[in-house]
Amino acid sequence: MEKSGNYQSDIHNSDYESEYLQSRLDCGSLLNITGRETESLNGQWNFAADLYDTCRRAHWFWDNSKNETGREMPVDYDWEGWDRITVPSCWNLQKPELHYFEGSGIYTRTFRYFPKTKGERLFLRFEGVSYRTSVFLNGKIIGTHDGASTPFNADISGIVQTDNRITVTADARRSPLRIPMENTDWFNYGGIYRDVFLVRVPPVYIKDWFVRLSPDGTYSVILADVTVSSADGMPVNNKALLEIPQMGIKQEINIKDGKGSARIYVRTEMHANMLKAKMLWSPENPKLYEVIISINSKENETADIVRDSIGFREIKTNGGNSHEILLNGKKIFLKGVCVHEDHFLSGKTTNTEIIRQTIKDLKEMNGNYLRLAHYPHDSRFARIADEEGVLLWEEVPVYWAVAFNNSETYKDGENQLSELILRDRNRASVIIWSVGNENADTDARLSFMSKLALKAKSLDDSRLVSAACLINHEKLQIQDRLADYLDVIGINEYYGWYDPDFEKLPKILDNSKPGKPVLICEFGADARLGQRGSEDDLWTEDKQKRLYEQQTEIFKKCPYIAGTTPWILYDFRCPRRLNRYQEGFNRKGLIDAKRRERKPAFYVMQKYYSEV
Ligand code: GCB
Repeated sequence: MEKSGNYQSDIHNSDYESEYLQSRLDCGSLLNITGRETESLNGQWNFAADLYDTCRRAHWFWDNSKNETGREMPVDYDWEGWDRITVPSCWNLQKPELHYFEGSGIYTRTFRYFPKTKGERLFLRFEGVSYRTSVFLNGKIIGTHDGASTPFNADISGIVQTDNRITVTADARRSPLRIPMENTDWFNYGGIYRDVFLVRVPPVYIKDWFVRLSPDGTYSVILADVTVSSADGMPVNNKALLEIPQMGIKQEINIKDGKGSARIYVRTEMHANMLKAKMLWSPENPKLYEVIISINSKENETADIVRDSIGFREIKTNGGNSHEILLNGKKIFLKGVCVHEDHFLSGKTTNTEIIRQTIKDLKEMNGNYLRLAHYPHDSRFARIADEEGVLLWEEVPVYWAVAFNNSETYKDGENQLSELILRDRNRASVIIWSVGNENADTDARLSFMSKLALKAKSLDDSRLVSAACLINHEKLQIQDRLADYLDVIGINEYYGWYDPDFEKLPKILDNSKPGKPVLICEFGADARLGQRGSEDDLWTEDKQKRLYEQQTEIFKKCPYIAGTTPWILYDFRCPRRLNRYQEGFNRKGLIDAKRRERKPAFYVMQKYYSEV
């Protein structure tokens, strides 16, 4: 829209939002920033809760606080006069009056920029903002991103100056058309809750890379895909060099129209090591290799260089009717637990200590695997899991009754899935992409979710695809049409809890012929920390413990279960949980919300995992 002096036009424009949806910040503009130098824009930003979305309705970002003659105008915002808030953080936990705020928040700050090299491009990088984010720089719209848990970039090269004002609106409203939709079993945190960076890249730059072991069972071929972009958008035709010094690999890759691929054969002596699993990544041996990718300029100088630490491993199912998951050719049982990102002090804002402690708690339980529920967690999780040798299930929030009939909702879901995969597909720890959780079996859902499963496969040939599927409660059978599109069937079951008749579980397991590995990706019971009683008393640690004993006894007898992730490692905030034991928390944690006290069921899992 043209800048206009007519303030009346703003209040009569009910379709004000469409203007902001024209330039999308989506997976197409995503830059792989792994290993790149970044400059943080974290810190104190000015902030206001904008209940009526007036920043976008009235174009506050144009900054009309002075007219052309320099005269002060009666504007309704006050960038520098506003309160400050920490970025990153969930606003709900920053100020008591924001605890239940779910509208649009305005963030603004200034920053200075001095180019370091000739012709460099400057990108803004947001690791996670909830949910619809519009970004404005120096009075101009940069673009809008949807999705609360995946990263996005904006190229601000043409717009950035020495002195800059950046303004961001973050709209955390829940809506039936979003992913997730308005009803979830977790707290809807708002704000810029993950890191914000500036990233400098040269005029011709490496935009993305995907380097992995070919999943062909030979352990002798590394596949590499490299994408190169140019500032002027002209197709790039040049060569990239991929090096893995510890493997003696130095391979040229032809880049045509910005894309290049290579099959790299591992040298014979290395291959012997590969086969001996010495060089393969696994929980026991989380070996990472430095991978360096560079491109040269016409003058033969290094034009761009990126570095990543990558593990090489193969994950697959045994095919046919087999129920096995194979890691590097060997059967593996996934000993896991689900975890939400929610932390009682910081919500969805996390840090490396919290992530490392989560992994420590998993390992104390004798586990090797985590289900990162129900949305993409912070990107540091998979990096640390790579180092620590933990396997991961990563998931998009296609949760419950998403608007499966709506094409815009599908686009949003596919974009979130793509952003997650592009962010993490170089991480050996990630072995499963999940395309959804507990969605009723309709034709629209089948079409929506099968397309997501195919999309995941098209972006990544080196991982398994799954989803938390359905049980036919009349026939007492695992039965879900989506299973045809998945490598592994996930099942959430709450026998002994929501369905008190525990005996149905063995019947279902006996009655089903899934023909694929099955992961029990949820089971559990609420127990308030310290609440005691008999094994039949709801909300007690005793009931939870008994249920875990019953469940694990049954799992041991089932031949096709390839792993389990009980619900859940820590108690977490949840506005739907309002009885006297819950008090706004889902209490199915094996550890309390403060992430300190273990409940007795924790030790049931610890014992079970030491035995399977
Ligand atoms: C489920 C959901 C999970 C809930 C859990 C519960 O099936 O997948 O998000 O929190 O059950 O506690 O009911």
